[in-house]
Amino acid sequence: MKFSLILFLILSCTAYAKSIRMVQADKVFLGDVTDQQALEAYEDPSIEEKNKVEKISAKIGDTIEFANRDEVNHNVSGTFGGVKVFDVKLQAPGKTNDRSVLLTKKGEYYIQCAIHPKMKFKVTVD
Ligand SMILES: [Cu+2]
Repeated sequence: MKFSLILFLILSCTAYAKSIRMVQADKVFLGDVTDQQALEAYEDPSIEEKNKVEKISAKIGDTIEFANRDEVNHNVSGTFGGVKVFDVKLQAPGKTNDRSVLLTKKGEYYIQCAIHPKMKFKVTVD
């Protein structure tokens, strides 16, 4: 009985946790755009305008994955309460980070590229 309850809780958490895909293109963070849209963002500013992300909401247990569809390297890291909590390390064009970043705390994460300080967004986790 206890076991089924635990199993149920694990399965429900897994079912509700979402994976958030952030695409780096033209030195901004775009929401869940396709690789084709990321390519077109260079010549079509409306794609960037429509999909540019500066803040998002998430839940504890959600993960974020960073895809570099830009023409230059990026290095995304995140802080929580002023403390660095993850660093994706240098990501070459065409690369997606190997490990998704798990959001484990309730509050605000600030995510930024070390190379391009204007590339940043906030994640509010509740
Ligand atoms: Cu960058």
